Amino acid sequence: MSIGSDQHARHDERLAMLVALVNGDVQLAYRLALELLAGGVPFDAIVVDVVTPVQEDLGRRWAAGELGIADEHSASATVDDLLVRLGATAESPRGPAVVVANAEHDHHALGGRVVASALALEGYRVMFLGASIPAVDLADFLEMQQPLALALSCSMTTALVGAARSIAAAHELAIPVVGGGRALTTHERAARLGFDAIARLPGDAVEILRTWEQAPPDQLVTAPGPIPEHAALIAQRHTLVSAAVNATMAADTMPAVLVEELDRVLQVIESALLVEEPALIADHVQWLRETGPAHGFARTASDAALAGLADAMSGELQRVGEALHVALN
Ligand code: B12
Repeated sequence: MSIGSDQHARHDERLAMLVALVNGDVQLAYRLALELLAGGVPFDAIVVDVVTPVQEDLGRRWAAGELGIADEHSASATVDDLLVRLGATAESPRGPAVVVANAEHDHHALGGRVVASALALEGYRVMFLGASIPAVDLADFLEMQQPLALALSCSMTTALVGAARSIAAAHELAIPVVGGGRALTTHERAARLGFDAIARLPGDAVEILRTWEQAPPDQLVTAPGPIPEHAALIAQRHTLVSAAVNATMAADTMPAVLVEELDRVLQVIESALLVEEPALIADHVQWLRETGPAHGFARTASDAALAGLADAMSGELQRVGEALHVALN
């Protein structure tokens, strides 16, 4: 998306905004954003051209070990602050309610925050629930609010199972769900999870919601139930992760972060089996191999742990273990 007719002036303002965000000068970033909006630049363009590059650069530098968690938290908080301020410039809502939330186990709340502010600027009464909402709690909230729709953000493949549960909770109440976020890359995946629509940008979601205001979807997509191994995975989680850590050469010095990562690997495997995309496991393994060394565990350690994890899966978890073995080879 381009940023408007007056490319050069826009480019300067955009650059100034990027610098302001990087410097934590949210006041300046806010003033510049208001000028862009007043000049006719769409909210989505500001997000795509300014907010997303700042955050993506942050992600690259975190993955390479150049920035720490505190740097990320500080930068994300500045962006969050900016988005809240922009959303608060909206008139009082005249439109219907929309609940915006992240799937369970997904802590990337900024994507949903962008959507919340964009919808507020379009007149919707937005209820933003933020990161990782358990489906049972979401269900209670939706039942009380009876919104036009649920807008569900999903950034991590770890959270696809949580997304399916959230969608099932909304559908129980006949509430349609529009999804978005970097983990929803294809319509096929979204449909398997039960999303009624997916949108790339908040503006696309607005169009979908406008249609649903006129006429809700005739039939809601069916959200899948849990995979057959779900209960065993929950019950055996600790045993499996312990076996994986013991399989590494340096179990006694293994950073706690590897334990967290192994938990996430289990979530990715379950998600991959749920949406029938085994390649998601190999993608995640690859990501772990690339980023692990900058975060305290070498590739040899993560490979040994993952092989140990796969070996520990037998009996009713045989299929899960085989899927992980395939991804490791
Ligand atoms: C900030 C950040 C965090 C913060 C989030 C803080 C917050 N308040 O949101 C915190 C610290 C929580 C975090 C944690 C982790 N993160 Co992180 N994180 C990021 C980072 C740097 C930026 C994300 C962001 O804010 N983007 C800006 C927003 C605006 O963009 P967006 O979310 O994509 O949303 C846009 C669209 O997708 C869309 N959209 C989003 N949602 C929706 C919903 C609807 C309905 C619609 C219509 C549209 C829509 O609209 C938005 C505007 O265009 C990314 C890097 C990256 N490249 O994205 C990594 C990244 C996503 N994180 C990553 C990882 C691995 C993690 C951790 C596992 C790290 C760890 N070891 O602890 C944990 C996992 C936590 C969890 N369980 O979720 C990886 C994911 C890799 C992978 N394999 O998928 C990334 C890519 C970093 C990297 N390069 O490795 N992270």
